[in-house]
Amino acid sequence: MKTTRDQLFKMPKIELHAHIGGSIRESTIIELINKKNKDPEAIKQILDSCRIDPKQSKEVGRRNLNECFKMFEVIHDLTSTDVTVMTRITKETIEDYADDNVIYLELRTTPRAIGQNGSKYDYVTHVIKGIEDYYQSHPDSPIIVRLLLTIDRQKSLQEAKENIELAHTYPSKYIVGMDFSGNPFKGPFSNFQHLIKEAREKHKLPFSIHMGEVLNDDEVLLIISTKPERVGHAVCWQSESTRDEFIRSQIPLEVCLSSNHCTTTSREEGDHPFAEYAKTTNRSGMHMCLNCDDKGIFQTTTTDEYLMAADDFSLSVEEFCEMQADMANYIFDKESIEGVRSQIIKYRDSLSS
Ligand code: 6MZ
Repeated sequence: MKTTRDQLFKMPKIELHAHIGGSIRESTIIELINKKNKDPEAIKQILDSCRIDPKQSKEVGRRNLNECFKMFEVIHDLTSTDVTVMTRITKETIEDYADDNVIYLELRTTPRAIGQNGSKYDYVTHVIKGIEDYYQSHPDSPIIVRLLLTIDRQKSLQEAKENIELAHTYPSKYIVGMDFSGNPFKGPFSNFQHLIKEAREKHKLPFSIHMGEVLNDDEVLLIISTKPERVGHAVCWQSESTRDEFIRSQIPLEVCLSSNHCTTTSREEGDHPFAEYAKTTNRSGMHMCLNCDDKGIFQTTTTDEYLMAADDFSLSVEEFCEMQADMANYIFDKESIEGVRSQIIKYRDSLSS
């Protein structure tokens, strides 16, 4: 039987790869632009540069990653004067995921000093306020929200050190780990490797590392050898043996299908580790879940990511439940594992009764 959108919408979901900056609602972008510039043509131009519709992009040609990173510059520019806007964007992002039946959400963001006397500490405070505001206005919401702080590979080692320091000293139960991301054409992982190793060993910070978003097997093999807690993307391989090495490593993977479609980073369908997952019967050792990456930019939802995978790879809702129940073992808030797993399994069992 064909998997329906309704089944996938109702399925309790985990979303482990969501950049706050790329999750901004279009209506919020319009409001922010209106505050700066009321010329409708300028608004249209900025909106065109801030959004990729994956359905449209298949027909009119995809954008590349560099173009995608220009959009982040626009979004950062729109959010660069008043740090309180981060509270609003964070809250709205959580509302959108909760409305999509996401029950465990790990957001990630790069601390920035916003405004004249702003600091990275302020930035994190305002993001966390967004989480608290959400809970205050939705006291019965079942969603569990946690936060990863990002190291942007484009920025300096000093910036990376500051973000690690914030992650392990900021007094909040919401911060549960770190992300390594940013433009993959810039700042090699090897520059940051020792810092990340120290943060994992000394401060016990788990890391999710962006890997294989562009062709660079040397970097992919280096990242695999450091055995990060999780990786994101992993779609570009210069040689099949690198992909096989990754699959053998059993490192849990945050799959981002729309993002990979849009930015042309995925090669033939067969190269994607998710295709390998879908076609094998013995999936033990393969840990994956589907994610939006930047739901605002790619105009997607977690449900839509599962629907795309159901259509392209013919998987059932029961199989998606099993995939997610397994991946729940690798969420960074270890105290939430059992509760999250049991909700997913309960839904799977309800389908057969
Ligand atoms: C790599 C990405 C990304 O931190 O301002 N980011 N890094 N690959 C991707 N695939 C498309 N999507 C987003 O959110 C925006 C930032 O997240 C990273 C980029 O560094 C981007 O500037 P925050 O909340």
